Amino acid sequence: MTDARLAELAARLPNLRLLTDPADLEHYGRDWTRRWTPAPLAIALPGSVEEVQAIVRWANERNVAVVPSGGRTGLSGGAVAANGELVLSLERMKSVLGFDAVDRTLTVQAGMTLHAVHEAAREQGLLYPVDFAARGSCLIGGNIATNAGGIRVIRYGNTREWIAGLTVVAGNGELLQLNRGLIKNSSGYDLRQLLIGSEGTLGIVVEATLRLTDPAPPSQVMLLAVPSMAALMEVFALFRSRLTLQAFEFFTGAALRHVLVHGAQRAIDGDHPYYVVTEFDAGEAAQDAALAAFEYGLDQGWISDGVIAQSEAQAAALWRLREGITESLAPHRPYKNDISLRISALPGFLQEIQALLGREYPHFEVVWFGHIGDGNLHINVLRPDDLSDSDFIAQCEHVTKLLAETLQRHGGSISAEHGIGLVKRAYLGSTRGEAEIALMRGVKQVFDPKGLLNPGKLFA
Ligand code: 2HG
Ligand code: ZN
Repeated sequence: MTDARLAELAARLPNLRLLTDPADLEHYGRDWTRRWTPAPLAIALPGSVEEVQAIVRWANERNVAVVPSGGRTGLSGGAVAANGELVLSLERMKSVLGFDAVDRTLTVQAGMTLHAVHEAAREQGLLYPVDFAARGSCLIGGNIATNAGGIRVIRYGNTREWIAGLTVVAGNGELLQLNRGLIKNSSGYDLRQLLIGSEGTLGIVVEATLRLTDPAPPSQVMLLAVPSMAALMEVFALFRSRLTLQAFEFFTGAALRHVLVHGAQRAIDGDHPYYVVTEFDAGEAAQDAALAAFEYGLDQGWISDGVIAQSEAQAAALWRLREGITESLAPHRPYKNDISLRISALPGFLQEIQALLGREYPHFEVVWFGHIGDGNLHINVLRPDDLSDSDFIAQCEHVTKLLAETLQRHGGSISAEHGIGLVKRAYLGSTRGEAEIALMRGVKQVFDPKGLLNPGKLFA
């Protein structure tokens, strides 16, 4: 322990796990963006709320920046430590603290994986409904810090809807108990909601009380091939009016080609421009309604082909076509965008932006997929072999600028569910007004007067 500040921290907290091995610094200093060179001062793995508070107090005394760290599956650089920060990993704090059957709440430490939260809810015969592909690696504290969305938002909403209470260590080390599990609480500003989605810039979530709900009813999964974006909108309206949707996701034929190369099984013959994976509440009436909607969509020319899963294994295989996309694109080290629009604004936006990108960047393979039923599209630009890393990033930043300008005109947001982090901070102004950003900075100043919590994330 060569750094005097670290030696002091270690002396103050003799049970604190502190890592300084180069391999650990690299592992904990980066997230899934893989764009910045990790260079943290050290990694602290506290085992208690008191230790988290003591670390934050020490950081204030010694002016050390702190990067709160969950599963680091983020795609916006929100958990990157590239400037000598102390990474504060919550991963050792992963216990269930309590379950209340009357309140239907589960209280957990922030370091539980989303998958472990699902399991803990299931053991009580209930459901924590937020879900997405990174469930096995991401931590619930990070889900809260980013207001994570995922594949069930159309049915259950974002993480925000499921947080009944938060315990947070603020930037000055103060412990905050926010909302304490209440359903109704009309006593002033809802700081809990302010913390949710604040990307570790206002406080460190150490514990959370999560609302649980009834297990999802049995469901059916269908894959549809769709000829155009306009048709896709019609299919969405049709299915939503006739079925109780649990998910409505889309991907392009280009995305499908990548998952197939990655080992997934083709479920519909031929090449189609767009595909939908939808899941809806099952039952005989639903089965009939789904087939009737499907037939109607075929007659109208909105659907070209489709298949309905006949078993859980088939349902999983259809879902793999959608959930496997990110992994299948990873070897191409893509540049990611994650945008949000009103659903009705999607076709106009897509037409405009696809034409623009086709004109300006014909050499880029751009893969579109996402949560179309929530107006959330993921846009992955694949790295061409013949472009240097710096040229690729520079061109992609220009792509993001074009996206941001187009989104601004269509009333959208530059981040739907991945956050702003380092990657999108230059474009925050396309989604938020100047006065709004000034207020956000003011809030940051109040919670974290010395600006030590996740500095540089969200704004410079
Ligand atoms: C998803 O919806 C994730 O699969 C990842 O949000 C999106 O890889 C991406 O761009
Ligand atoms: Zn997503």
